[in-house]
Amino acid sequence: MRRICLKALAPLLAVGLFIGLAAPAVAENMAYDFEAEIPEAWSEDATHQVTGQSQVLGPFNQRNDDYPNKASLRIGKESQGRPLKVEFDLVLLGNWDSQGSKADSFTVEDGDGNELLKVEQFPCDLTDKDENLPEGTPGATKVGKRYMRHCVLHKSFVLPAGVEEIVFKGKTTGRRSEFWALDNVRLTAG
Ligand SMILES: [Ca+2]
Ligand SMILES: [Ca+2]
Repeated sequence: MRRICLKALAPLLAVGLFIGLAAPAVAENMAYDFEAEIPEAWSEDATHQVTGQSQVLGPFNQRNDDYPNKASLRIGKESQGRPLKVEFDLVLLGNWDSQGSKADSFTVEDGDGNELLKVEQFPCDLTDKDENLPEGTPGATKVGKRYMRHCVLHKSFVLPAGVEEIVFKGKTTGRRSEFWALDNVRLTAG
């Protein structure tokens, strides 16, 4: 009797297992570490090796014509109409300013320009406040002609159902001394 019950349960277990495995598959398809070729869903494909981090998408600076000013990610239909939790590492190169005349900001918008996230505080614990660190400083990364330290802010927000494009934008006062990049972007159904 017991054997029959188990046999009857087997298909149900298989379906349950399938559902269990299928659910996170969407999220797995939307995780980007930028270590290999950048998927076409991204508007930019330039990457940079950041010392002590890994390969990142970027760098970006909206005041410097040598670099792109934003990165957008097309979500398409993968979200299946559900809200998604979006997590990412915001890599700040140089000494970003939280206040004063040199204050910087970072925003994430949908494709229609609606704000999804705004970052105005950059609690970066730099050992040296000089934005133009000397060559050879441990941990410094070369961007353009300068070597600069970086810090990483882990950020997250909820992407409303139906949004099909995410736009990441920085607004720095520095043209050669402040850059941003993205790493470990991950979208999960929540
Ligand atoms: Ca990476
Ligand atoms: Ca600044």
